[in-house]
Amino acid sequence: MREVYRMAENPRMGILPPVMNLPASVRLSDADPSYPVFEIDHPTCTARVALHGAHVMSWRPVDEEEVLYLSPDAVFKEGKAIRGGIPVCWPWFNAHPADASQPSHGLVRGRFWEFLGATEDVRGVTLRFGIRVGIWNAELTVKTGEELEVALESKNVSEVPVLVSGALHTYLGVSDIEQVRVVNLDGCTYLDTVGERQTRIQKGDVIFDKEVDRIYESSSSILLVDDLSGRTILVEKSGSPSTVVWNPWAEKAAALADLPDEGYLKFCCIEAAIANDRAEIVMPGAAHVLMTRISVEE
Ligand code: TA6
Repeated sequence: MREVYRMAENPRMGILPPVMNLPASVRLSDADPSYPVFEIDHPTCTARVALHGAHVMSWRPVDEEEVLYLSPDAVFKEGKAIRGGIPVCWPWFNAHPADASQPSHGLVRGRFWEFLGATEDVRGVTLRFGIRVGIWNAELTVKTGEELEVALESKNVSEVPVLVSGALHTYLGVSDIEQVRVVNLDGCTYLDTVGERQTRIQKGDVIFDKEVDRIYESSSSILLVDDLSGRTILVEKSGSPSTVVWNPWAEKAAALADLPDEGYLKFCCIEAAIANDRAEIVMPGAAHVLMTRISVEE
């Protein structure tokens, strides 16, 4: 059964079509029409995706606990990135490579995207969003089911080659950050950005007993092992030469108004990224795809 949403007073005309044919497992939250959130309730999973930032806020496979961390102090208003879930940091990562006046982590996590459509089948629900930024057309495809796959396609619609960087900045929920390990980065070179920036080599698993903010040179899949809960999360990716691992720890967490002081204990960011110094060249008319796929290991 396909539902039809006719938003009479559509406060987001232009980014939400006036009539939306949503599949049976998808509904538009009626909490705040000015801040549309798609709610998915499918036999394989539940999930929530905000139109603002095309931001996956929640994903819970059937028979599992919530996989993503969403700050209870997150702010839901235009221009402010949601703290948690999967912020889309694009078309650059962290500070703009050439213009310090630009916002950190790009332009689009603080904007409403255009809703392009939703489909479903027995495996799950797919949502698509789009946004135009200068010479870029971006499309984000969110595939929810027993796995969560988010793919960001950056298409260069100009006549000249351009560079793209960015990240799918995933906040994974953990029981206690001091009892988790990130596995499969052993031996990788990384830039440690805490304090004086240093290049180092990872020795063994990544553990957390202080602030961690590292850009690893790795294209591999990695595992987040939560020894306390017994849950292991697999993070696969493509189109991403950099893996960012981040936890702000206590001092930085206390300085973030949209994160509880103890919030840092409950998440680990594992980001499929293209760090600015590893930016990808996209030829005129071509596109680059950055993808992350998350699954819970049995
Ligand atoms: O991905 C790690 C990082 O770049 C950290 O340096 C920290 O700034 C984090 O992203 C969160 O950034 P935000 O702008 O969302 O507070």
